Amino acid sequence: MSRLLRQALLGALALLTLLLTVLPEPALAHGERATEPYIRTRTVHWYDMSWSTDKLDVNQTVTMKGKLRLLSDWPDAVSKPKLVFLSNGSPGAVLTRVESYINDMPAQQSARDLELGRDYDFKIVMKGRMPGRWHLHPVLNVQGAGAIVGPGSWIEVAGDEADFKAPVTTLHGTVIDDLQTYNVARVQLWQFGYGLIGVAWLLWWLRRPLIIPRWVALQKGREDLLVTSTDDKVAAGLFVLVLGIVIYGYSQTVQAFPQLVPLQAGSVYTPPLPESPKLVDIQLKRAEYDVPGRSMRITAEFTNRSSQPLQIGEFTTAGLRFVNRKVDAAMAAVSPTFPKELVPASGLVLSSDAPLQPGETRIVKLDATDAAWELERLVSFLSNVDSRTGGLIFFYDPEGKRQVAEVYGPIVPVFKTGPGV
Ligand SMILES: [Cu+2]
Repeated sequence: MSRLLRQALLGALALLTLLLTVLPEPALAHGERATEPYIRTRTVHWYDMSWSTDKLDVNQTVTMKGKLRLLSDWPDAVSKPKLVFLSNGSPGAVLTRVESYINDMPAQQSARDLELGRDYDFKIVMKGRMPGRWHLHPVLNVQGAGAIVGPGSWIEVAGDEADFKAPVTTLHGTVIDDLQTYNVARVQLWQFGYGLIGVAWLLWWLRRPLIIPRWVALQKGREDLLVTSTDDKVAAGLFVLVLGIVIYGYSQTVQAFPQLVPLQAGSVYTPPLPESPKLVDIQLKRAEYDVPGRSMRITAEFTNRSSQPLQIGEFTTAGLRFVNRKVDAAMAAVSPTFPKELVPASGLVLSSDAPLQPGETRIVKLDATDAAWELERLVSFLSNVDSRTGGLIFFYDPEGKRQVAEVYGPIVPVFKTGPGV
């Protein structure tokens, strides 16, 4: 290779390294957009979500709460919510989860047998630990399916990390000042101690000629040369030593902490929230995703079985809220703390805005258009293992009372704005 070419290549490499060092922006979110649209639109629908604050100091708490609906049309490719764990999505241990509830029942443990088509209440209390600006989501971990992430909001934590404390009082009234550092030295001593014994045992064998000489000895039928009587004595001594340490350690621990509660491995059951009567029938006629137009269009037949006229106020899916700006009750239902980027300004546009009268059946076309589909990476309906979509529609009567109904069905991607149906 000529010298000139080599210099040019080195120069290019140096430039590339520099660019890759300077250009990338720090990762702020944590992959919530990576989940496939068929999971995000057809499994857990998070709604009525609020965050108690968006600014707190280290040691102060923020409460994230809302409801979740497990869609009836749960995809076949995703494990059913037989065992779930309610958690939080945030970049590392920047906030500490201090309390969590499903239907007001403590949810430190997993919950089992959640029912599809039903609603559950949830609440998560997080305590500020590291100063910074963090994206905080609720997460439902479903066994076999993985983490299903809800909408996230930016939370600003101020103060000094050194001030963070996680005190706790045990059942016996012992006060632990800070769980972060509680008995860390004891744990380290055990880990280091056993590590030391392991390393010593390895060194005992490694100091001798290794693979080839031992293989030669085996070939010559002199297996007796491989393990000497000193090896046997050392092995026996080590066995007695480890056994002694285990027995001594156990008796010491039991003496220091006479009553221990083992780690809890059970799961809890909570019935879903009471089912409200189904007052609207929805029959999906056609759903299409207009790729260049960044628009989801749903044509459905609605039948109002209630005694009140009903207006379509909101369509929500994958954490996005398309709100019909002409319905005041729907606008009022968006908590001021709900992230603005998840409430597209274009809202929900209907082919006819007149309220559905009691007993009336009408075909209405819903148009949810926004760049958020693209930003939230929800446009890959074409490449999904199952081209279906789903969501919730909120109806409001003249008194502002809400009906929640599910809508789901096949979705067809389209690449030009057509006449529709
Ligand atoms: Cu996030």
